[in-house]
Amino acid sequence: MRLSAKTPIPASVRTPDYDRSAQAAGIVHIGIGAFHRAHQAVYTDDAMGAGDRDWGIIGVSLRSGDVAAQLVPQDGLYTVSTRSAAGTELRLIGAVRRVLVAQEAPQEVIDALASPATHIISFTVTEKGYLRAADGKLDLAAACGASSLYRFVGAGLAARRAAGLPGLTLLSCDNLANNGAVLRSLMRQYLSAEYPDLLDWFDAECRCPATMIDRIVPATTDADRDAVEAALGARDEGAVVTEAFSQWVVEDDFAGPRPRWEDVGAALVADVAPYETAKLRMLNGAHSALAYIGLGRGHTYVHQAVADPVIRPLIERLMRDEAAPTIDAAPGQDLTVYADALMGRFANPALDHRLIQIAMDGSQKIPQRWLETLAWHQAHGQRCPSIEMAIAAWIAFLRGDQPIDDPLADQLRVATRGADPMTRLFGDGGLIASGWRPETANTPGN
Ligand code: CS2
Repeated sequence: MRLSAKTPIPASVRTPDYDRSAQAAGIVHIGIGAFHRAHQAVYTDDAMGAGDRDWGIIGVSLRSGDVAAQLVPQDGLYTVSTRSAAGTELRLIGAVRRVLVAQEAPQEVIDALASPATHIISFTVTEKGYLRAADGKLDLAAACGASSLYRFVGAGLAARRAAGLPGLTLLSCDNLANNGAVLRSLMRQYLSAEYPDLLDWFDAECRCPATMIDRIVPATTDADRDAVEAALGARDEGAVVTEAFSQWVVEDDFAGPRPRWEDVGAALVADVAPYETAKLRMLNGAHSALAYIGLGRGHTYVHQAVADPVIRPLIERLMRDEAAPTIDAAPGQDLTVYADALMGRFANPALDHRLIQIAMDGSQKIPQRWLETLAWHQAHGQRCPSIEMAIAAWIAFLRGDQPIDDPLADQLRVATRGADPMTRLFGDGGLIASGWRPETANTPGN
């Protein structure tokens, strides 16, 4: 039996505390993958459970029909399994009302954005989904392509303005440095080219707050779905599995109404930067290092790599001695305690988080995870041995036999198989733009 609104749910499973069918959709979310379903959708479900209303989510996949095939037959319902040493907690999430595939139903997506009930458009499209060229500017040709977020947002905003509706909050929930400002700038570049008449309205009516989002969400496996089925008594093809920890820090700068996420665990703050920088350089920086060094040493999962006595001290040093000194902590933010907590989360044996999942799209991740830290130390005349080892491991990974899942796969292969890969990757005019330049002597990977 497939999970749906008619499924009797066992008493052990927590269910939505509100009348789902009575909720308008206030949020359109682009990129409804596992991360959104385990993170922002849970906060929104909690906010509606706590009495806030009309924040149903219309989920959009830009390209793939996979999530629609999982959730549409289930009336948008899915479970979140929270796994820790204490066991697994299963919960049914009701916040997602509809799922659209933009390629198949472009007008429905634009209509959803132009609905008077919609106040927020949020995004988890991964780093590469922002379609930035090597210089960080919008790749306009890609942004005009059929599956670009900009096309839909541009058309939706134009329809709102034409209908005399207020603007929207554009909420980036991806692991980019300054994600709000970056999205605003890229969106303005797109509008300047395609909807120049909309720019002043966009500036006056729309907001792009920054966010720091954090929850570890491994890709769901068939074994996970079987375990959910055994507990639920119904098949949930949209099941997501995650850790108990969850954190969301959001810049409180919205164009219109928003859910009271602060009542259900999110932090609404004036300045997200210290949290975002610490998360990117410490958590994600360590993750990418674990991925490439761990795969090189034959590991499959994060908890195995971090238990390796050769890798563990490198990760400790990367977070505490290399990344932490580069961060201007917010009042009350303790980076030592943060590093301790991250080591505990990485070691969670209940969560099989595949290193290969983290290893994908390295070219899009490494600048904000490693290179900003390296640049800071270089400006202070210092080196970062752990990050430099991680870079050597990335190069070894790119030179290996496995397929490379990265938008720059072909260029990376060429750059790392020839002579002097460090210069070809990070030197002047190299493939990866950054403020860091490799030292010529003793450079790993040469
Ligand atoms: C990971 C992140 O896949 C990756 O690159 O580093 O998805 C990480 O699990 C999340 O950012 C945790 O919040």
